Amino acid sequence: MNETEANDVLSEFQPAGGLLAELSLLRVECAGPLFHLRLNRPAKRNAINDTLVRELQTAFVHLPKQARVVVISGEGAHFSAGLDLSEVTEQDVVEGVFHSRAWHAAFEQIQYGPVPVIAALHGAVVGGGLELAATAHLRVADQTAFFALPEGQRGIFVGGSGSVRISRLIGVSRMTDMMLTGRVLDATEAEAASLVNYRVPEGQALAKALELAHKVAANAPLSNYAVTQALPRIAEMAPGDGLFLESLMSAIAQGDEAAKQRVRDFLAKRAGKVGKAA
Ligand code: 1HE
Repeated sequence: MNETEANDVLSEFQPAGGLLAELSLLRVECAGPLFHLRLNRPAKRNAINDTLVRELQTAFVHLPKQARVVVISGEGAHFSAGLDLSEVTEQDVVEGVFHSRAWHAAFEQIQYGPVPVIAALHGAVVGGGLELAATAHLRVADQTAFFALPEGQRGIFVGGSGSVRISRLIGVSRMTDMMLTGRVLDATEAEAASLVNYRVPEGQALAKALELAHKVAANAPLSNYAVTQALPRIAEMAPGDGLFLESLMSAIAQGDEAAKQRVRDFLAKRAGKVGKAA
C-alpha cells in the first residue's frame, strides 16, 4: 500500500462511539473490523501518564465485538517518549509498586485482549513507549524510529513489563546493553534484533500496519485468537505441556465452522494458493 492508498484507507475511518469516544489522550477511530488507536499527546511526545495508562486499558476492555484488529500509533513526530517523568518525582515506594502494577494490568489487556494488535512506530520509541510497543503482536517501524531504554540514565528500572516482554523479543543481553549503556537502536538495528517485524521508509509505518491489519482481519477470528493467546503461553511451557496444549488448541480451531469452510474452499479450488491472492 503506498501513501495515497493509505490516506484513502484512513479517510474511511470514523470516530469510534460510546466510551471510546470519551477518551481524552487516545483518539480511537474505526473502519469496519479495523480499529486505530492513536496516542494523542503530541505536545508531550505522547509521554504516558496515569490517565493514558487507564485509557489504554479502557479502550481494550471496551473494544466493540466488530473489532478484529487494532493498530496503535502515535500522533506527532514520535510514537512515545515513555513514562511521563513529571509524575514519578513525588511517588513513594508503595505508590511506585502500584503505579507499575497499573501498567501491567493495562498492558496485559492489550497483549491478551480479544484481537491482534499491530504497532506502527516512528520517531522515539523509548522507555515505557517501547514497553507499550512490545505488548503488540506485530511491530512496524519507519526509518525515523529509534529505540532506547533510558531508565538507567534516569535512575529507575523498567516498570511497564519491559523486563518480561522486551527481553523475550531481543534477549537479556541486548536489553542489558540498552539499559546499562543507554545504547540507542535505529530502525535497521531494531529489525536485526527482532524488535520490529517490518521496516519501511519514513512516513509509511501506518500504511504498512493498515495493510497488515487487512490481512490479519481476513483470517478466521479463532485462528487469530489461538496465535495471540496460545502461542506465547506455549513458548513459556515445558515442551511436553506445550505440545499437549497445542493439540487441544489445534483441535478447537479446526473444529470451528470457519476453519472447515476455509478448508472446503481450498479443496474446491475456491481459495488462493500460498503466495497468491484468493
Ligand atoms: C516529557 C517526556 C517524558 C518529553 N515525560 N515529559 N523517557 C525519557 O527519558 C525520554 C525523555 N524524552 C526525550 O528524550 C525527548 O523528549 C524525545 C527524544 C522523546 C523527544 O525530543 P523532542 O526534542 O522532540 O521534544 P522535547 O522538547 O524534549 O519535549 C517536548 C515536551 O515534552 C517537553 O515539555 P515542555 O513543556 O517543555 O514543552 C518535554 O519536557 C516533554 N516530554 N518526554 C514528561 N518522558 C513504566 S516505567 C517506564 C520508564 C520509562 O519510560 S523511563 C524513560 C522516560
